[in-house]
Amino acid sequence: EKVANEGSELPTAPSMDSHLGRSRHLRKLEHGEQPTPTQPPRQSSPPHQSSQPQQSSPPQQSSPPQQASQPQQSSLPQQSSPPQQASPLQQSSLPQQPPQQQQPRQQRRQGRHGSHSLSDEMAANDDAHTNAQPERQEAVKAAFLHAWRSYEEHAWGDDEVNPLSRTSIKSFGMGLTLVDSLDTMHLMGLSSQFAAACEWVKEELTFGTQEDVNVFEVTIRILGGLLSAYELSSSTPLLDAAEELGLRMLFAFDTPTGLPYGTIGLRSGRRYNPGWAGGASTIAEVGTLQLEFRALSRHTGNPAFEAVAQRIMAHLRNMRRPPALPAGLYPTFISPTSGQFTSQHVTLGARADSLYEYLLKQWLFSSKTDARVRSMYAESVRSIMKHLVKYGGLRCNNCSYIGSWNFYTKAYTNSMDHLVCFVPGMLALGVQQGVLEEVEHMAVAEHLMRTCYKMYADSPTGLAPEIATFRNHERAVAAESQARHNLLRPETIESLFILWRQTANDMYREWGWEIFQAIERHCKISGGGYSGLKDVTQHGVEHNGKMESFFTAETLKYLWLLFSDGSVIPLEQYVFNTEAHPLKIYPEYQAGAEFGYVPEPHEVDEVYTQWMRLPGAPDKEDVRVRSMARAQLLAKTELLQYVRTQRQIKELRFTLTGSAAIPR
Ligand code: DMJ
Repeated sequence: EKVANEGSELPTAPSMDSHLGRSRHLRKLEHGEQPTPTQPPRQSSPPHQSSQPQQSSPPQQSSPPQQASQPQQSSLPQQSSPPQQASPLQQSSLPQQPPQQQQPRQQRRQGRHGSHSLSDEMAANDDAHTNAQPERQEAVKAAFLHAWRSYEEHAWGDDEVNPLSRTSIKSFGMGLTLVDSLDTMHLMGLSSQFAAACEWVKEELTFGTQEDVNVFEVTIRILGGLLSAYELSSSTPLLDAAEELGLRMLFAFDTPTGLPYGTIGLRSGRRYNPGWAGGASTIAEVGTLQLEFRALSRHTGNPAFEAVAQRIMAHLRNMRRPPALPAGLYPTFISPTSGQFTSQHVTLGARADSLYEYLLKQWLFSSKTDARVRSMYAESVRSIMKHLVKYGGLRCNNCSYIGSWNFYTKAYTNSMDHLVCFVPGMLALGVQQGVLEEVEHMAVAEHLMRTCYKMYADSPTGLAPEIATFRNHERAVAAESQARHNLLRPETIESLFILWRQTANDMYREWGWEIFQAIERHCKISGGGYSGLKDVTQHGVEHNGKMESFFTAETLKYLWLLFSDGSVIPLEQYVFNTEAHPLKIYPEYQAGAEFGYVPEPHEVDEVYTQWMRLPGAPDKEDVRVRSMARAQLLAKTELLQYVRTQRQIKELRFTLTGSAAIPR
């Protein structure tokens, strides 16, 4: 059941349809563009990236796992201690003893523990971070090629592959696996595969016919994939495609609140949320677009994308919240029409997860200038620690986990999605980048990391279930029968990578290697491809017949990075979007007082004028459509206190299009 499309001032997909796709193709023909990934970007300030794939450092002997160093100050329990009877108080609050793990890098730099000098510690840390494990990297790269072979042979240009039936799966209609994997190929130095995929994007990828696509998924996977690969390679067709897609998605945001609908039809122009969601969007869907839309504004010079993303943040900051809802927690559903939360369910798992991740990452992306998102993140983590993090005691051999919670009834559920395993990485990244209470955050990060690892290690196949259940008096992490599947998800590997970068503790690499070997044992399909599993507790595994695009976009990329040295994608210079697409932090691109950096109209006009003069610029029709979308967005920004009179807007439209005859 679908909510009917509401009247929109923005161009609907059909009206854009006739211009955008056609003009991009015409442009390709008229200007005879070559399929080269090294084409300079059309921005006046191009991304500061080499056009060459990064090489891994020369082979070195991989080091044995490091021994855990002395315990740090922490309020968490030792993992190795025997199970103890946990008191009800212990079960609902943070435990008291530290895990036996290394101190966070920052603490060691500050010389808080131990007798080494600061310079000794930094040198040791730097050594650890230049210590790549090339043999393991090669094994991961071989796995990528094995996966890619199946996609290339059986699903090229389609969305995903079923490696069992050797058939393609159509879902987004956007070459999902291909686009999602671009930057992984670039990082791994797979230049011929990367070039072939870029060529497909340039020649074959068109937007405008796809129906019922999810705004969030398309943003994180397709837009994020295109933008990241563009930044790494400077291949302009990737940015062209990203811009076209971004423009076509803008109408999803044309709601009374600025919160987007979750689903759109690029042909029909319909935007809606499913009936089962009561017409609401999920909180993850509205809060996980900001990095990609900001990057798109930066690279195109069009402020519209950033404006719609910032408008969501303004809404989340200023909205009326239920009195019983602790500050910093966001229930799973929110209505794009009323702007109010429509559920009482709070989780760090499905439907909410990446909202929290993006609070931290928006701050990093603003070069740590956007204090508003930083304080939202701080508030969130405080409430997560207080209401959601639990110590399992006997439930899981002294592990800690994050269940879900009804903020109204206070009912707590002792289960955790694998999706939640991004949290250790998020907390560690925050600590590494200088967020607040670092001892407590890092201790919780390390403790949750161990639980996520245990989800794998406690399973007979060595692979984690989709949802773990923490049962009374059961030491191993278990799963209910309907939640024992494994989709080759990345979150645990992602967190291992960040914790390894943060602590230089090779234990995290060992855990990652164990997980990789379990994937090789159970998920690898002879002849090409990898498949998810139906039940990780069964020794005779049954495959589910799908290689998700995030396996090559995220899981294999994070594994490869886990075994690379710290100079590859430094976390001080890049932010990974939630689909593992690294986006460059531009220090000069900072937050303004209210809505981030939204250029003044005259600045936009200047950029636009320069852009139109460049060879290979879009044809006039293309510009007309784009300008119309932008002018309408500028009108929208009145709601963002970006005040312009109607008269000024009309003039602006005229200036931008050279014609007053703009379809309404
Ligand atoms: C990915 O699409 C992203 O990581 C997202 O944030 C969560 N779900 C999948 C992977 O599990």
